[in-house]
Amino acid sequence: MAENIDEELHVSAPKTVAVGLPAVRHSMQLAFNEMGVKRTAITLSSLNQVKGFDCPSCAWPDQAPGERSHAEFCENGAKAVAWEATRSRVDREFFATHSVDELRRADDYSLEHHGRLTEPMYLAPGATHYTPISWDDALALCAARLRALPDANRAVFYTSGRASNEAAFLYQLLARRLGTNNLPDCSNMCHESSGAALSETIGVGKGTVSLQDITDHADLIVIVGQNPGTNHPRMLSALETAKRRGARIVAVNPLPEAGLVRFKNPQKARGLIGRGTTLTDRYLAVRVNGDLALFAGVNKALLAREEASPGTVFDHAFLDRYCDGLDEAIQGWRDLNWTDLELASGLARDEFEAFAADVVAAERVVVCWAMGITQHRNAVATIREIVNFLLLRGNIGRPGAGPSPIRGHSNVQGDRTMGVWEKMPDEFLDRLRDEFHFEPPRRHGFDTVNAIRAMRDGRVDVFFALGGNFVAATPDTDVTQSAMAACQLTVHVATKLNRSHLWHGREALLLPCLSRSERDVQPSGEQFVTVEDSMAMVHSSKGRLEPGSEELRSEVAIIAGLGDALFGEDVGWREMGRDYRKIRAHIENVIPGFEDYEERVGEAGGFVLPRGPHDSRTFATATGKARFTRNLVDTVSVPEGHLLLQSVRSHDQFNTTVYGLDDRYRGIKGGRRVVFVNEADLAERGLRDGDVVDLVSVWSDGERYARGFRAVAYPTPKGCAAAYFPEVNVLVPLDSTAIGSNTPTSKSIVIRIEPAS
Ligand SMILES: Nc1nc2c(c(=O)[nH]1)N[C@H]1C(S)=C(S)[C@@H](COP(=O)(O)OP(=O)(O)OC[C@H]3O[C@@H](n4cnc5c(=O)[nH]c(N)nc54)[C@H](O)[C@@H]3O)O[C@H]1N2
Ligand SMILES: Nc1nc2c(c(=O)[nH]1)N[C@H]1C(S)=C(S)[C@@H](COP(=O)(O)OP(=O)(O)OC[C@H]3O[C@@H](n4cnc5c(=O)[nH]c(N)nc54)[C@H](O)[C@@H]3O)O[C@H]1N2
Ligand SMILES: [Mo]
Repeated sequence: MAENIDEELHVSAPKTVAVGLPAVRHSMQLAFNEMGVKRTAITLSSLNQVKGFDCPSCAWPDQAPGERSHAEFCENGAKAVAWEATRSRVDREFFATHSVDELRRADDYSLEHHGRLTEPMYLAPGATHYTPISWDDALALCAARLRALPDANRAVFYTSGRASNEAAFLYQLLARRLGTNNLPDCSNMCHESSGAALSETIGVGKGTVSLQDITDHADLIVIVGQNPGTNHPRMLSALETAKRRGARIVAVNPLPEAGLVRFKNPQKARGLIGRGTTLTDRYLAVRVNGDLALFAGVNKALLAREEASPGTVFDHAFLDRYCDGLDEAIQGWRDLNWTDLELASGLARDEFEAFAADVVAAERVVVCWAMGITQHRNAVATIREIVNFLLLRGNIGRPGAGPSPIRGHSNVQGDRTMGVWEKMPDEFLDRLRDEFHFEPPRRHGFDTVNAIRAMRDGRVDVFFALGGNFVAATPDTDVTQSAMAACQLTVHVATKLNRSHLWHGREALLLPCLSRSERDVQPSGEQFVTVEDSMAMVHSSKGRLEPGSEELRSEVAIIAGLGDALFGEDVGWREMGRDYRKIRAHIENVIPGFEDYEERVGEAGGFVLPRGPHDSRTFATATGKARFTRNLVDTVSVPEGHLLLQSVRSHDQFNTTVYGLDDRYRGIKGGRRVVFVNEADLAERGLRDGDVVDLVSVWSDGERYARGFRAVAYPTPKGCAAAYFPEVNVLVPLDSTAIGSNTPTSKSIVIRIEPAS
């Protein structure tokens, strides 16, 4: 990647309002440029519609069928779709012209900008260029290498969360049939901490809230460590609805994100011309990694109020009947002192008290969170403390209340439900055995970080990826790149060329697949797939566009083809690839909650999966109760002169996919190598806004450098900084992970900043 600061970079003041007319203009422009007018019309008119396809950009739920507008998508959804429905192509001539070495020097933006992959490509040992290969030969080669492994655990099967339920189910079946649970996924870097904390405390690794809980019922919505204006823009409409019926919103974030401050709804006339709706009533500018202290402190404040006026604050009927562990947790809150809490959170005592007053005034509270919470060393403890916070007032399992982790990739939650996890429980494996008549492996597999370690150490021969961009998304870029290169064979099922395809093993395959927006026709007819959103709604998705090339195959067909090449017809691979109803019939038998799958998913809007805490206040935990926990309140210790750096998404990217070089709401234009720092922190170092600096991360095994960033004086608490993912992934040490989830700590990187060398 280029390490020089972009010449076009322009910085202005951050915005305080999100969406409105500029967003509409922006998304339409990109759509027309990439797709042309006709494709734009076909695609956007079926996006998130009942008989259309599911937006690939995020996992925010859709409105009930009768309530959807004709434009049920957001600026960033339109960008995501335009990006995959582009008319540009990366074909055999492209690969003949550009060597892998040459492509490695290009940045993430230009690599994907070249367009869609069109046919299977192979990189032979020692070769400098990818060359065409037939589908049969590609699958046979892959099967031969997998079959030759002395131990199935020398293969790793990575999944990115865009894969459909059908593809994910078939994929985990293939890995387990081969004999390994090595199924790392993007969730390991994303909401793994949420899954771990929620499973332990409420017995289900998902949120318990529905869209209506937010729009129609909640009195108080707390949004922590999430930037919905950019990453879940359709959430802003839901928040606006909630606001207009009188709900309060508290936002907790070290950056004053535009979408949280004010919102102009582009689907309402008032949103296009008016001032918009003020969303946030209370903004808590927490220090990076200060949320555990914040929630523990608010719980302490609630305890004090309960003690001052017994029976008025805690929901004793709920606590007595459904919970355990409260006494121990209370002891924990008593032992905390306010000076430590203020220091760790960066918030003043009266801010804790004001937040506690909001909570007591609200009958129903929802807490939403995303990566600002999950990607820290103490992430699991923080989420457990959020659960404590909700349980105290019975804010779970009734309308308008509950925990709501807002998922990222559009089907990341569904992929987990389908068994894409390195440590699925025995009950799942038993049912898989009974359905398919083979003995699945029981030994837990590698998650993402452990997969990288194993690859680095020569314990993996085959790396297979169903989507994603492994080397760019994972931490410690240099380590990960060489880990990939240490494999014998790397295989990527992908829509577009990315960096992971260039840091290949001894030999490599690129298998191009259909995208969500394209028609999927198999021998039994036109197929649809199914997905699950953040709120456990399962619904169908069916593309409309003609495939980008005749050679493209669906993800399902590719996996089914590989299964057939590996094992013959044993579990009916070919049949499942021809007719996805056969896969859904198996899912129905293996996974609880999918009874009458085919029928119910055909209903408009789909169906909701059971979640015990939401449906009946049942908690499938170790004790059968919702569990309070006592959490050690700590924060990352930052040595004198250092800052705590968090890595965020800009408005013009989807994870490692960079659509453009602007971050409109934060006032950045034309470049991505920027670091946002408090002005006083710059001054203390003799630096000023506009200076070019190097970022140096410090970790026990040494220092890591990311050079050439423009310093931007920005309203973030002192001691904190922010820069873009994936540019700063080089700075995240592989061994710096969250306790209890092993998620890389991408939001708390201890750094120094120095004048550029
Ligand atoms: N357009 C678009 N949509 C997307 C994505 C995308 O890249 N582009 N990515 C998808 C994916 S996979 C995901 S997981 C989601 C991600 O959605 P988000 O979690 O919203 O994404 P991030 O940009 O990582 O933003 C993290 C937010 O947390 C704040 N934050 C950082 N550290 C802390 C902290 O210590 N405490 C608190 N309270 N806040 C903190 C940051 O300032 C920022 O506002 O979005 C999904 N949707
Ligand atoms: N520093 C830092 N690192 C992070 C994060 C962070 O906040 N900070 N966030 C983490 C998070 S939350 C996540 S989820 C991960 C994301 O990690 P990944 O999911 O691995 O990465 P993506 O960038 O979403 O993957 C993009 C690629 O997916 C392929 N693709 C797109 N659509 C399809 C499709 O329909 N099918 C197939 N087969 N391929 C497709 C394209 O080739 C594209 O290049 O990154 C993590 N890494
Ligand atoms: Mo994510």
